Amino acid sequence: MTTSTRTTKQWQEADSGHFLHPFTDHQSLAAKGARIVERGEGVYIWDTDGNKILDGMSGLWCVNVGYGRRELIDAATRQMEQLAFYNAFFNTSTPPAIELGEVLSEIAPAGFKHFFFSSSGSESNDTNVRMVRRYWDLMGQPQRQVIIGRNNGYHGSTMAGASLSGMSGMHAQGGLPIPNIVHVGQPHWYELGRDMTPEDFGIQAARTLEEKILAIGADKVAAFIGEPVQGAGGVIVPPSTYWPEIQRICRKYDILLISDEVICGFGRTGHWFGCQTFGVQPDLITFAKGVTSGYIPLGGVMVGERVAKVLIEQGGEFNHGYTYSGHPVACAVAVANIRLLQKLKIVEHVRDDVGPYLASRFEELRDHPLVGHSQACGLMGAVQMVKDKASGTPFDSDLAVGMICRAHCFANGLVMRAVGDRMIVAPPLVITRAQVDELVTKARLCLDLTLADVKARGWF
Ligand code: PXG
Repeated sequence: MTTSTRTTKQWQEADSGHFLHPFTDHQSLAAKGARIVERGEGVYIWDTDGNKILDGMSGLWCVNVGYGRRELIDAATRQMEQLAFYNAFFNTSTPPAIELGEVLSEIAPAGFKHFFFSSSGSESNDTNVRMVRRYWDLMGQPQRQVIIGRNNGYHGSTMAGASLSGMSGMHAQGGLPIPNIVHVGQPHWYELGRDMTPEDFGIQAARTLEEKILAIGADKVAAFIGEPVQGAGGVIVPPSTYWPEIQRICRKYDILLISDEVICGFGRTGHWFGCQTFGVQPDLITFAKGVTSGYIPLGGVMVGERVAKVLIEQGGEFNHGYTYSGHPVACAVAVANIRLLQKLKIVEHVRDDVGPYLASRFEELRDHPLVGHSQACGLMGAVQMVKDKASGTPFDSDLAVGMICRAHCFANGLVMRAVGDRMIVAPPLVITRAQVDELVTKARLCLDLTLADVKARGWF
């Protein structure tokens, strides 16, 4: 069923005429025309040509309860009717923002009772940069300015978010990173550590943090930030030894640990938060996306007691905040979303049922001639396509084999994202086993089609 009032071509012309998309080469988009997505239900979306597509990426790692949930729609409608907006600046507050704080304190890891709200992951990480520096000021150590991120980490696209991210393509545009943000190695065993056991490599990757701290001087380092599982970097699941070693290092040098859970939060890894899956106790947690299942923009920072106590008891006014910090409609949707996740027992569904099932089905894909490796954690999965399976030799990146596979996926009713030649999925958390089967069957078909293409071109 199409509800469109225009043809696809008309939408595409208007799109390229006016809409500057994020992370997009506009000339090439205008030549091809965007796929116009107009409807969603459950784990499926429909485009204006009437194609039904299994959304293996939950929109963009966010539509965790799936599309079309009445509970969230009603919560937004009710709140808009009652009070569409009020701010939280001048000694005012609103019931939904207050309630969301209470609800988050129920589900957050122990020791997290205070929450700062924003409208996105990027803004939340900007808040983190300002908050950790403010904390060290108040602690009488203003020289602790440096924040350490990781190569191939992703923390957003604002000046601070892009600086914390370890993506060279982003840093090359606009003179980034901003001062006092540096990067260390990533725990990407398949790419960087195959000559070692994953466990040994996990320790080695974590030790790049210790080396950096010692090189800078521990008394100058404010915080370390990392995603429990790197998402945009390609679903890089760290070896089991990695996070405990990071925790040890941060404690040893008294450095704040920020867990960026914009993707991993709210059930994605099979626990409420990714840090729980990996047994880490951070000081700050970044969240966004899944807090509202993407139905409306909301993000924030969960502030652990170590930082909250200092800010509240000694801080006076923290000169930071956004118009939409605690937006009542967004907060009302978040409360409804978390209640729905609880009612549907989604965290258990991911941890005990569909998560392990996706992992086993992704492991089967390792027998495919194109697949060098596969990984999954909760409902995040990756298959690495390589030119030579035995040695793990990659394709030349100019060949853009990942993009070939991604195009086959779209054409065959599946959204998979390509990060280089790594094909990744993060489907809605409500996905069933039968739908995981559909996803994996389509993924295998698209790997076959890609294999035929690379053979025909003499690349394999
Ligand atoms: N931190 C993490 C871990 C993220 O994944 C952000 C911060 C920034 O959030 P906002 O809401 O400001 O976008 C993100 C966002 C991709 C992709 O291609 C991933 C994200 C955003 C856009 C694209 O996988 N993650």
